[in-house]
Formats: sequence, C-alpha cells, structure tokens
Amino acid sequence: MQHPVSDLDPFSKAYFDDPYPAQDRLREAGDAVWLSRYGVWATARFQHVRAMLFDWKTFCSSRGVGLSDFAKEAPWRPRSIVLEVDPPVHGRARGVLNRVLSPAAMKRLEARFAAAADTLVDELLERQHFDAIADLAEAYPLSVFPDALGMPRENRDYLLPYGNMVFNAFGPRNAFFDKAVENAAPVLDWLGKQMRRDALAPEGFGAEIHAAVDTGELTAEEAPLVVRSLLTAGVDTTVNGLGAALYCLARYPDQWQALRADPSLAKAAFEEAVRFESPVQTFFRTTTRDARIGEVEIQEGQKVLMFLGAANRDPRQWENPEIYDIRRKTIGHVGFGAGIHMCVGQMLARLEGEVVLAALARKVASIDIVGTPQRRYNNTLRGLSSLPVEIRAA
Ligand code: OVM
Repeated sequence: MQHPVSDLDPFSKAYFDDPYPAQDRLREAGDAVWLSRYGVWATARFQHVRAMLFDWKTFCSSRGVGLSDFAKEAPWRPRSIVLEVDPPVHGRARGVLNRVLSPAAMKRLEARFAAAADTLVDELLERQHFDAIADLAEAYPLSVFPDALGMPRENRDYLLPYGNMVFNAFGPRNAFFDKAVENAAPVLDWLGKQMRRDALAPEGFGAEIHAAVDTGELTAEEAPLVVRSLLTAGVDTTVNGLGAALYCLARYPDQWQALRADPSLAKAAFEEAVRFESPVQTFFRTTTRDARIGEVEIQEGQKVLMFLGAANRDPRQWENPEIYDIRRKTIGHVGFGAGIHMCVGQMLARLEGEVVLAALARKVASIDIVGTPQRRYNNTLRGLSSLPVEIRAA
C-alpha cells in the first residue's frame, strides 16, 4: 500500500501548543494521510476538506463526527438529530433550526445584542485591566445567548463545562476528555432539565423549536434534542470565535488600527479570525463506500479526520495564510464547515462577533496584552483560557 502515514497525535498538548508545523507536514505528505496512532485517515488540504463536506453520501455523519464509530460503539450521549444524522432524517431538525436562526430572526435580536455589547465594553473600559476571555469572550455570549434561547436562570454557567465536555468527546478518550467529564453528573442532570418545553420561556429559540411539535415537524421526543443542539453548539463555539478575534486584534496592532479607522470592518475582522484560528479545528466523517481523496483510495467504513483549521491555512488556497488580514476575501473558508451541515448558527455567531468588535472599535483606543496568554486544551476547540489585557478609552 503506497500511502502517506503519520504518527502525529493531533489531540496532544504538544500539537495544540503549536499545530502549524504538523499541519504543514500533513498537507505536504499527500492528499490523505493514515494516522497510525488512531487508525484513521485524515486530510489537511482545503480542496479535499471542502469536497468531503459537500459529499455527505460518501462521507457520512450518521456514524458520528468524532473518533468513535457509532456502527461499532454506542454514542456516549443520545445522538444529535442534527449533527450526527444524514438526509433524509437530517432535513427535519435542520429545517426547524434554519427557521429559528434565520436572517429575519437575527434582525429582531440585533438592537438588543448591540446594546449589550456597548454596555459590556463600557464596563470594561472602567476597569481597564481584565481577562479578555473570561470577562469578554465568555461573558458576552453568556449575557445574550441564554436569554435569546429562553433558558431558566439557574446554573447558566454550566453551558461552558457542558460544551467543553461535548467538544472533547469528539476526540479520543484522553486526559483532556477525562478531565472534562470529571464532574459530568450534575451538569448532565441540569442539561436534561433545560431542554424541556416547560423549562423554557414562552418566547425564544427554545419555545420556537418546541412549537414545531404542534405543526408536526418534530415529535415531542425530538424537540428537546434539537434544543440540546443549541445548548451544546451555541456558546463554546462563539466564545472561542470571539476569543480568537480579540487575540488577533491584540497581537496585530496594524489590524486593530485598521478596524478603529473603519468600524464597519468589524464583521470582516471576526470572519478573518474564524479563518485564522478556526475555533472548531476538526471533525470526522465515516466512509459509506469505497472512496478516493485525490490519489488516495479509502475503503468503506473508515473514519476520516477533516482538518478545518489546516484547510483554512492551506497555501494552495490562501495567499499568506499565516497573516491575519481583516481586508482579506475570506469567502469559502471552512471554519463554519460547508454543505448540508454547515453551521446553522453562523449568523448568530457573526452578529455577536460584529457587535462586540464594533463596540470596541468605536470606544477603545488600544488593547495591550499584559500577561501570558493561557491556552485551553480541547480535542476539537482551539482557544485560550486566559488573555490578560489592558484597554484605554478612545
Ligand atoms: C449538536 C452539536 C454538538 C456540537 C457541535 C455541533 C458544531 C452540534 O449537539 O447538535 O455543531
């Protein structure tokens, strides 16, 4: 068998600390590479990641989008009926979420989300010194998303440990996973209660999902699971997207100045941060039949790891990919995926990113890193746990 092989562990601390040299090697090794440690295929090239995302008939999601193959192992939690299914099942829950998170729905949230961003940035300007992750990248989504969903108030901060658990669970059962599920019981117990129709406010994403039971789009058993998808995918992802943008703008002062000079670039600055850091780094697919990735032949029933982050830095696709450039044409990046499973919350994420960065651009003169950034280790998500900063008012 003539195919590239690598013993890289893409779920290790060493890799997370500096993934770029390993990503370069994977991309250069071939169209697809056998990862011998895990017995899975992988591709780090943009062209192939993109093609896989569109070819759901060959590269399915219904056997799980993590390392575990649902055809061989029971899922660790009841499977998501959006993420971990294929058409035609996928279309029903997805259709409901498309409507709940539609552009019209986003328009209705815009003023409230922008006001919350302004208020938070004003508070942070009073403090000057703060942690850009805890006090902004986490605090902002937690101040708007649970209300938009209509969640009960109690234990809303469980959203972060819960997300950390699920995104670690897409990888191997390593030390990062073990740590994330250490105190799972109370969080999972809480989660079960948040999904129910009677727990959710009469207005909000949650109520709108449950209303799809009345129209026959979802069954009463399915609706709580669709709410669970929002609880799972709605916070940690955005936290790391915002964290990525803040880390970029703090590191690259010329880009920060460009944003200040033209706050209408806020949306673009967020999008480029999603490309540049790729908060969701990887997902798997499973082959439903014999397949090809470029020149490499892959048999039916194989797990294939898509390196979204590496694809977003593939020099075959991007000019100077390692440069954060808010004027870049980011169209086509796979930070939100692509094809039928492409992030259903992307417009909500962009709204949050845009209003936070626009508020900063209008009100803040400088962002300085005043302590050592700390990385948060997660099998799927890339981001920091701490970014001490000092800001000055414009
Ligand atoms: C879900 C789900 C969970 C994690 C991520 C995600 C990025 C979806 O439960 O449906 O999308």
